[in-house]
Amino acid sequence: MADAKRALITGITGQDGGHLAALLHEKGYEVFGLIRGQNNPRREQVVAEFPFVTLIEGDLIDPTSLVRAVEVSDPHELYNLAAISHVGYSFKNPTLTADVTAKGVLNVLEAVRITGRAQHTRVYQASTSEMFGGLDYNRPGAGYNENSLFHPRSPYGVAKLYGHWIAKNYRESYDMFVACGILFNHEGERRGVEFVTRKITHAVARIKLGLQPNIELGDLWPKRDWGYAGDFVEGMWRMLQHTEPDDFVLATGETHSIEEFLTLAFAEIGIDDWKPYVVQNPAFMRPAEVDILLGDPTKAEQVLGWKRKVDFPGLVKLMVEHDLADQARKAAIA
Ligand code: NAP
Ligand code: F7E
Repeated sequence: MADAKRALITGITGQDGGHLAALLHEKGYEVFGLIRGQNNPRREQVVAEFPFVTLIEGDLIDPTSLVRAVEVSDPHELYNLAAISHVGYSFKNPTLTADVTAKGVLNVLEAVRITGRAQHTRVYQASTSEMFGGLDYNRPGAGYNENSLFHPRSPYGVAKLYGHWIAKNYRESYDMFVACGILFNHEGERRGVEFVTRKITHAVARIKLGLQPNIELGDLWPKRDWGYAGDFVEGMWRMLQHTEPDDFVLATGETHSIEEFLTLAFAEIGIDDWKPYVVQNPAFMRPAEVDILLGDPTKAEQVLGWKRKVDFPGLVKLMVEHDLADQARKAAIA
């Protein structure tokens, strides 16, 4: 392992952190993961699933811990995936969201710079399609690309926009290799159950097994450009292998409503009409909504040779199949 590339992943316990750790390990990297808290409940799962990852305790809001993490791992590549990432939660906790999702990015960049690694460590910043906002006046027909206007619609989106611009600023000011991936929604079997796709597939599996009667959701009309997380982390890695640091949109180029997601998910368990199983609950509605997101991944496809592999029906199917097996196993143990 003496010559292996070293990568530090913040957000190792999250969806993308897991997919990325697996990918980098497969590519021969020595992988380090920043883990938050004295006794993070997800530590055990990370250790069991990814025993090859060296965990380093730290927090995005604690600059000293980030300096230490960078010194301990001395990374060739740093993937900054950590964030308060739930849009609904960000409305309830906007100050914490700003501290972690906005200022946390600055703390990471500073840790790289002040430890003298500005020219040694390539940084990936997890920017997001939530920066666009989905409003009529700035919605391009062919989808948002790297030059589209930003109009974030949540404390999360606003915080991410700060992270995006401070990352670009460090690229321009200190000649750092900082790439920003403007990623549209990506889902899968590792997605947290607080996000709508996994909430649905988790509930569909439990309804099929007689473990719950229905599912409570907010608005069903919003549309998202939903891809598979496994495909998207491959795009993150490609951004850091490119000759120049740049911004890239990763998306599928298709948009679908939550209703369409429900139709495909319930069809997987042989139910054609999902309406009797869905209860609308205003608690899951947001003060401001992003109506529709559609991305244009042309630049990533042409410059990085990236292309998503899993399509929308394939994504729904793999998530429902995973949750059916997972819930059946848990029910058997209980
Ligand atoms: P996720 O599953 O919510 O994971 C977020 C990670 O951030 C978790 O590991 C969490 O760790 C960590 N974290 C939260 N607060 C922290 C803090 N103060 N210090 C250190 N770590 C902290 O998110 P994801 O879906 O993997 O997304 C990865 C990144 O891409 C995020 O920045 C997200 O905003 C962005 N993004 C996601 C999507 C998407 O569709 N998934 C699209 C565009 C951009 P704990 O275990 O400690 O909570
Ligand atoms: O909501 C609606 C909700 O929370 C999708 C994050 O990874 O992607 C994600 O943000 C849509 C919204 O994802 C429920 O109002 C209805 O219109 O799954 P979500 P998101 O807000 O698109 C972006 C790109 C990120 O960067 C974020 O980090 O679904 N919706 N009913 C619901 N959403 C949730 N969570 N729960 C419901 O019950």
